[in-house]
Amino acid sequence: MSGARSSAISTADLRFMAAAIRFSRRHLGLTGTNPSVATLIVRDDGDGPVIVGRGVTAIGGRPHAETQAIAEAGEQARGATAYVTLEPCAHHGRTPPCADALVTAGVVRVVAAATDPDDRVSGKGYAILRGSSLEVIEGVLADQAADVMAGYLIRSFKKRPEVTLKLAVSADGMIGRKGEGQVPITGPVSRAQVHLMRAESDAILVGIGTALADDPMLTCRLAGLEQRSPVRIVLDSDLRLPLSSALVLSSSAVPVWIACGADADPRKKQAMIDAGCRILATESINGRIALPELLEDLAAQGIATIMVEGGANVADYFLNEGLIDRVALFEGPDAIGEEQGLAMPDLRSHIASFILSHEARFGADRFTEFRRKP
Ligand code: AOF
Ligand code: ZN
Repeated sequence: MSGARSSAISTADLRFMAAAIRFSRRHLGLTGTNPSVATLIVRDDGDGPVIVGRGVTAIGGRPHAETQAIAEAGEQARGATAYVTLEPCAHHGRTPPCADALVTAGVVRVVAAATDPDDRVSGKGYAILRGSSLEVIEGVLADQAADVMAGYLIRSFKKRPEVTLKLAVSADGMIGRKGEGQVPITGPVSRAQVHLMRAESDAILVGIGTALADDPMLTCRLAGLEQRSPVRIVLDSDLRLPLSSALVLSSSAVPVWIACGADADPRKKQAMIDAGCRILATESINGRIALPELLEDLAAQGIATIMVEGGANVADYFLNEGLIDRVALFEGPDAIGEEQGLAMPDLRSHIASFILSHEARFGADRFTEFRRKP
């Protein structure tokens, strides 16, 4: 803080970092290949710490968080502490290095959460700061920050997007009623939460079975966030999605990408393209899209987070391939009954690979989140 150079982590440090991590969620799904990260600039002139500058990675990925927080703080950055959820960048990209900007602004202490895996940055950002005698504390609430930017980190390390399986199940573990398509299973609070998850994702994915049975829109329909609907992807090896489906008809407003087999009918491919969809021709094995290839292709195109929304076959396929990183399970209060119900995917046989990471109540529904063990 102003003048003070304490090297210990204080409870105020934890509080401001937690606030920065919450703030970093703001532009999830909007920053392209850049992670959504946040910076808070805090100074203490004797009356307690005060936030004098805030920044979150801009929509599209630039300017970076630090630049904006420094601009807001102005002269007040001199002698202040910066809380950054990701190591400040060290490279001259389309913007100059944030580490240099922090030095020039007169920040004296940087508290950082996650280290940047980007080769142009990793460790070099901290080295610039230390080389200019700033005090640097690394790794503060690193797990929480990494959780928010898991898509960026998984895409960097595994060259595929982070995959979240979203499931809405009845009290007796059913995901729908036979032959009825979409039936309400969870309440309005859960549904709002799902739409927020859509807004924060880069893509939503369903199988052709779900697309045919439910004719879903898969958009974000939360008031004020309608513009944040992500790309909608359908696994459709043989191009069975009707041109009259809600997805295809809305493809000029929100992109629809169809993953089909490389040998799918060229006329059908062209019809989809003419209707405004994009075709992702992928190797298919026994009539099923090869998921690792598809995910690699999506990551190469900048998709860092995908939400898998159905159905049970697609969920089982991803689970069996070990490609689910996070499970978001919404359980409604009512039973559907075994005879009429469509059974949920077989989560039990995979549960040993996951740890419970979050529990909540959304109205009458129970929410449980699991994360893949490292
Ligand atoms: C920061 N602050 O807010 C973000 C950072 O293409 P560029 O030049 O914008 O650089 C992209 C890289 O910048 C990205 O891979 C990651 O290493 C870093 N992201 N860094 O200092 C930010 N979003
Ligand atoms: Zn930067």
